[in-house]
Amino acid sequence: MRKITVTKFGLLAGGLMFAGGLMFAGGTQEEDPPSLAQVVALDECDPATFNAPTAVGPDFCKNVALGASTKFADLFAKAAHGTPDPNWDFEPDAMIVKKGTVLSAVNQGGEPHTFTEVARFGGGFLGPLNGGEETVPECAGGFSRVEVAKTRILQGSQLQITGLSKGEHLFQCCIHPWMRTKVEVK
Ligand SMILES: [Cu+2]
Repeated sequence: MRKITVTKFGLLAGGLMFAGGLMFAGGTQEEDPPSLAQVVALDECDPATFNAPTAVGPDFCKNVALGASTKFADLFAKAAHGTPDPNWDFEPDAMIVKKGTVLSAVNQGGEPHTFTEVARFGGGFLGPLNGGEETVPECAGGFSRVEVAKTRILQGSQLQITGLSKGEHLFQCCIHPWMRTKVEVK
C-alpha cells in the first residue's frame, strides 16, 4: 500500500514539472529555469500540387490549413531565385536557453522536415532548393544516411534534443535549408 502511494506521488511531481516547462514555452515568465523549449516547424504545402503524380506523389503533403498554401512549382522557383518562401520556417529563429533544457522540435507543417544540427548553415540535400549554396556535410547523402534520417520530423511529430552543451547551436532543415534556428545555451 505504501509503495503505491510513493509511486503516485512521483508521477504527480513529474507531471507538474512538465506542465511548468510548457507554461514557459508558452511565454509565461517564471523564475525557475525552463525544462522544455519548443521550436515549431511550419510550412504551407499545397496538397493539390504536391501530391500530384508528377510532383512528390499521393499523401505526401498533409497540410490541413485552409487557404494559405505554397504550390509545388513556386517553392522551387522562389528557392532558385534566392527568395525562399518565408512561410516555411522554424519558429522562433533564435532562442536562449539554460543548460539542461530539453529542446523540442515539433512539425506542425504538412511536409516532413529535418531538425539537423550543423556547424555552419548552408544547403540541404536537394540541390534545386539550395539557392546556390553548397550542401552542408551534416545533410549530405540525405535520408540514405542514418545520421540524417534520425533528425527527421514527420508531420505531427516531434524530435527531442537533450544534452546540449553551453554555447551556440545551429539547426536547419536538410530539405528546405532556409528553415533555420539558432539556440544559445547559457
Ligand atoms: Cu523542411
